[in-house]
Amino acid sequence: MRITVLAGGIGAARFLRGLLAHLHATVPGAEVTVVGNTGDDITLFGLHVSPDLDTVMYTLGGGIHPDQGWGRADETRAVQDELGAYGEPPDWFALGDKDIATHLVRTRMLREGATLSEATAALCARWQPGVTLLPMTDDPVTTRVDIEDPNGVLRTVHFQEYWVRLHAEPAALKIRFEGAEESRPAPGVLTAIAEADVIVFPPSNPVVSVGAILAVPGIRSAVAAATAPVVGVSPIIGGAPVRGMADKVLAAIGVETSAAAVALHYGPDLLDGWLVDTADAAAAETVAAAGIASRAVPLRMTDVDATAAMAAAALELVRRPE
Ligand code: GDP
Ligand code: FO1
Ligand code: CA
Repeated sequence: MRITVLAGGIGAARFLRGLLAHLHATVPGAEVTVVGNTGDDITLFGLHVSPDLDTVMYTLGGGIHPDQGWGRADETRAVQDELGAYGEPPDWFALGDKDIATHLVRTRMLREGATLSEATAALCARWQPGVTLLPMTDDPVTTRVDIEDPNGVLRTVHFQEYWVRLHAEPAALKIRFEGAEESRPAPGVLTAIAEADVIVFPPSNPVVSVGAILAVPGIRSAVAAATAPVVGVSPIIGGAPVRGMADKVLAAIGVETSAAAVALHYGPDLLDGWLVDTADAAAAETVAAAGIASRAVPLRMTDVDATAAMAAAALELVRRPE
């Protein structure tokens, strides 16, 4: 069985850990391809940082900081402290010493002419995440957010600045995927979608994670045209994101923060199935009425077993008779 997952960072990575546990226990030879969001990528101190790719790679490779959900476990901050002593900004985005080694390797390869796909494969050769991890594109795509600053002046900020420095406090007026229109899917992405047996939207941010991936020309139409069923897992439980500020970016695209509204935003053209939490059982009916199979099951990724059960329920929801 070939499974292709469109992934953001923390939510996706934790879901993938459960999916792999489920597959290892029940589906011998299953192959998972992860198409990762690169709209969050940012250049800091001249280094190319790919937070969502790294979050998936470290989580599945056993190197993630367990509580934080991003960055490395047992991390130190000597390099950034020294940079701060030279007055080098930013101080609002934490880059640990071990993590910097990852960005140094990636940046060195890109400078020498490698693609982001090639750099990602080289980094994964160490971490062995147990999936094929592909960036959505090798071309530069940057997610930016239009906000009004405290003086009422319109400003456009990098997504990381909006999320990490500003804690998504100012209203997001517009989300832009700069460069997306000129970007092409990375090698292997369209094939992984076309040849999948199941396509999964994990509990990722629908706007800035899955939305960024779908903004790469050719990816949305490939998902819509795929022979495989597409199943999503709601990142919204009881009308709120489980973690993070997805409500702020959903508002920017005029979508209510609810499990049903997110499913209807993707729509029956993309989705065949949508899992909601047991707290949102009524949403399952709304979603099913729109032609998307839906079921309410516990969707909190409290541990690997609970997450594996979620993944099993997602695959079961769209399983076709053999
Ligand atoms: P990011 O790039 O690190 O923001 O990660 P993603 O885009 O992959 O996922 C973020 C989304 O995961 C958020 O909108 C959360 O609401 C959702 N999320 C986090 N933990 C859980 C959980 O335990 N269950 C569900 N259903 N969603 C979760
Ligand atoms: N998230 C934070 O909230 N604060 C940080 O300082 C921070 C640093 C960071 C460094 C490397 C990395 O791969 C991820 C990092 N993140 C940090 C996570 C992150 O960028 C966001 O959670 C997501 O991109 C939001 O979708
Ligand atoms: Ca992200």
